[in-house]
Amino acid sequence: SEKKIYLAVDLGGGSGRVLAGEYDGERIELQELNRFENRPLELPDGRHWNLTGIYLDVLDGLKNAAKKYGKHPISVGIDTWGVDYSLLDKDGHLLGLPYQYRDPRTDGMMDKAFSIIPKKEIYEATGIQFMPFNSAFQLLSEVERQSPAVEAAEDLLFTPDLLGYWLTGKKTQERSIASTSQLYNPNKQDWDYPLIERLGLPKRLFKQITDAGDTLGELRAHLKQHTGLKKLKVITVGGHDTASAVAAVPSQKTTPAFLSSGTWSLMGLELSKPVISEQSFQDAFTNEIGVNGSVRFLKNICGLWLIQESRRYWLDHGHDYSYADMAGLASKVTPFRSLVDPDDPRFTEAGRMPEKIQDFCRETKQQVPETPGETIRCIYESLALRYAEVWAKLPNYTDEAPDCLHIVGGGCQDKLLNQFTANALGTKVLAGPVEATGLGNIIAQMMADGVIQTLAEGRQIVAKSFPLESYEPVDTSDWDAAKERFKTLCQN
Ligand code: LFR
Repeated sequence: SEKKIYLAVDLGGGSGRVLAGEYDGERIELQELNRFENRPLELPDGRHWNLTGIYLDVLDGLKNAAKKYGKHPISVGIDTWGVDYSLLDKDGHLLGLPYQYRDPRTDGMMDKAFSIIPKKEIYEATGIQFMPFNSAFQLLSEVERQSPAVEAAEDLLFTPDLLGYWLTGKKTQERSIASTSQLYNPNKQDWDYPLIERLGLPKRLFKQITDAGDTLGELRAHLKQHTGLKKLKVITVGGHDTASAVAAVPSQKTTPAFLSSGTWSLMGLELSKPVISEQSFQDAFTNEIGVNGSVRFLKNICGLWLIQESRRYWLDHGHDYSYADMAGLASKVTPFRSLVDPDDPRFTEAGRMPEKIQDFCRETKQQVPETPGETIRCIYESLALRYAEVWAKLPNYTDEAPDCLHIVGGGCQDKLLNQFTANALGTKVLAGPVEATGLGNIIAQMMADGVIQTLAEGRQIVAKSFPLESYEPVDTSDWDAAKERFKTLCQN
């Protein structure tokens, strides 16, 4: 019988891809239609995303889909990193390139917000972990400087919604990505308008929220000509990449424990309802909305960004290390030489990563990593120890204490880090699939298309289609000793 073809546009902080999922009624096979780097634009006014460049890369992927599959692709969905948004005027004109969440214009904005509304109250309304770059604080910074773009704006579109608009001419605000803003109330299941008003943000920008599985529209006529696709529906999927990644976690549990590993490491549990309590506030857990109304109860950990930025630094200094090279170097050095708190705020910003790691070690009176191998090992071990800290908190939030960790996303290809993670957690790790985000995007389209009814069915198909790698913990007593040392270096 004929395969069904679904297309997924998946944009991460470091790279993007257009994938095709071929579903034969039992399994999904993925084909890559385009893969491209997502490089930041440093302009005089700050750090932006090159969205028009990304749009062209997406169209190239769609052209390749037409070449490969003719009239067969059924639909496409778009997911991206969270929190960032674009502003449009009343006629749909883009009011400037969107800022990147690592742009420093949000410095001081959390405190500004807390002077208007107590921190705890914002948490109770939104259930979102405080990160300086959440949309609420980005917007506040623009309102504070009386940005003409904000004054002229009639629409605020998150990145997947903007690309969806460019593809179809139709505007929407999808729930999963809306929930990353820290302006969405998961209990009301709507924007928190009182919060928006008290912060002095323009209420008119927050409109009706739509859900994964809704049809956004048909590819614009001009784009059909341009790409060669005769027809293509654009489906609203879990527009937040982490929502799509977790939708494809190949677990049959009701409360799967996951680590979505990429630029960020997102570790937590899928729950059916938000948990917003004194404890979750103290532990700084976030409640983001998933596909099918589920809640991702998780913590943001400053993930492989530490590796990506170190790699970029060494490249600028004339050394081009592949990820395999870096893992090789790390495996040869002494264990637990130096440790850092991956979530120390200094590491969030771009630049000088190996030097900042050295600074941290010097300040905390440890041996200073000198070689790339020592630096990479320090990052891997510190990440695994941070994962273990977050992992230890999860049983407080579920009756079904997790007995294994699913690592999904690009970072799950890192075998050394997977093993370290199993060791630090003292728990089995199951790694895969690498393209979970694209798969979760496709699962939402399959539900919209009626070929599956539930997320659980989608997860079963993923489990059948992609073999997982399993890691059992070893050397756990060495890791337990390191945990004690690590605790003294970290904030919370
Ligand atoms: C991962 C991610 C995280 C979000 C961060 C910034 O790609 O979407 O979930 O916290 O990027 O948007």
